Amino acid sequence: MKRVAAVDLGASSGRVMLGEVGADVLELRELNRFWNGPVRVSGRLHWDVLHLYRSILEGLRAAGPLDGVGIDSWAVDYGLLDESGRLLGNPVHYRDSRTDGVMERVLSTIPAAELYAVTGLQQLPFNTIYQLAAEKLPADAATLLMIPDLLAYWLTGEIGVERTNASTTQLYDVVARDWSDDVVSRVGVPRQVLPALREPGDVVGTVLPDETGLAPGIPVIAVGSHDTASAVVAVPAVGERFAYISSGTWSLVGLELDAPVLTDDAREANFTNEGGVDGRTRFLRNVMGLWILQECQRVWGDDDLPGLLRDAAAAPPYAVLIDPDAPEFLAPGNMPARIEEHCRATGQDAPRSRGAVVRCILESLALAYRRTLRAAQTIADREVDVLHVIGGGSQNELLCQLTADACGVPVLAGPVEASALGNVLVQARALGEPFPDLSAMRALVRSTHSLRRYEPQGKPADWDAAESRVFGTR
Ligand code: ADP
Ligand code: LRH
Repeated sequence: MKRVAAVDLGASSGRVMLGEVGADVLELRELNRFWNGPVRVSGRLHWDVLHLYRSILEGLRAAGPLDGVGIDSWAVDYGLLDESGRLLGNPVHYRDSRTDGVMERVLSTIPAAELYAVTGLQQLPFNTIYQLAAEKLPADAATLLMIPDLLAYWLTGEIGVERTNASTTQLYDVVARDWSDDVVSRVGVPRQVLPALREPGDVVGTVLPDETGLAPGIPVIAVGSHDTASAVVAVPAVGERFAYISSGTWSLVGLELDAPVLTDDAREANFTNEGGVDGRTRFLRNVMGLWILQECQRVWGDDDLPGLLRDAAAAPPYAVLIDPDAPEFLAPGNMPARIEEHCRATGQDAPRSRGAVVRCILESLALAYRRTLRAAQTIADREVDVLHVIGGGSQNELLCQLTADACGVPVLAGPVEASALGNVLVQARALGEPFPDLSAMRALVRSTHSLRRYEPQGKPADWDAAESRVFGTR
């Protein structure tokens, strides 16, 4: 049995979880949970990375003896170190407006089809490549580290970038499985700032006791350091005929495949081929997710989510529908007003109550899931029998039911802390627990966690009509 700590940083909260993992044991206990989100300073959105680091250390100090520590976080963002290893500036949040218009500029020099053939990545305006193209790197930038790699560097003094997160940068060659020297040079990034890659399961180093106040000798282990990669490890699926939605700030909707799909259809439907643990491909799309609801709650000053969901359940169905992936919902701001504006622009009456706004968001997400799931199955030529919903959003009963109804497949909801589970499982295996493959890990998640099942209900024709209302015949 291994006793390991998972540091799991989502865009809306971070947590340090203690994991006890053995042949038939998989238990998590929360050691620390802390706020995470954008902080605006001098007109720019940042992450508060030192607050995150301090909160991580607090959690780790409360853990007692540990066999290992693993770190996963949201993707695409990075810190820059100078020659002496000092952080240059505070990492910028991917929702910052510095990337406005940059994607279009880069794509005028590297055609989208060429970029997709190499990187297999969904075009999102905040991909690392566009963040790097937005501004010249500081002259003294010596090393780029993704967020989990930066935190692991502070804990251990060791430099490297873990592969699943590297695969989200759009600087990574998904076939050669290494940085793409060609893309890197065409976008003007000095190749030497990109460190060697690590695999999930590699030992990064041991914690620096003097710097961290932690007991000496604890290994830090690279996990699927992209939170979605860790979450997909813990999808409690049997076999391969499953889809998943990793549901939190974002909804990551897709399939697990053995190899990337780099066809024109995949590119035109804007699917991503991110790297998974054990060389799998996460073939998925980012759907805007519960972010829109989080921002409504912030603007309303209303943290009674159960109350809002009750009101949403009682609100009339299909009254107002939006395209949640519309660009105006990406940046932080007055989301209720943006929804109203979106309704005006699409000839709909704006929702009249908070419950109606929440219903609109959840139904619109379910509709986006339906389109994405159907496209994924067609493009990857893979049928699915079940849709696993994991992450914080798996607790949202109304959304799970709407998802089952819209997608026309049963939804299995849970576990909530999928990223932390995937994190501790990969660590335990690296430390010698006998999990021969992902199916063995998933079997352990199934036998130790109860899932909730939602059968599709209602009339499929209602969803067909809703889809053509929002998307026409597209
Ligand atoms: P992230 O990792 O992106 O920060 P999480 O996986 O922690 O996100 O999920 C956060 C979301 O989960 C919240 O925005 C909220 O909508 C949803 N959520 C959290 N708790 C509950 C709950 N008790 N019932 C319904 N939804 C919940
Ligand atoms: C989810 C996530 C997602 C990325 C986004 C930046 O937390 O890692 O997979 O696309 O954040």
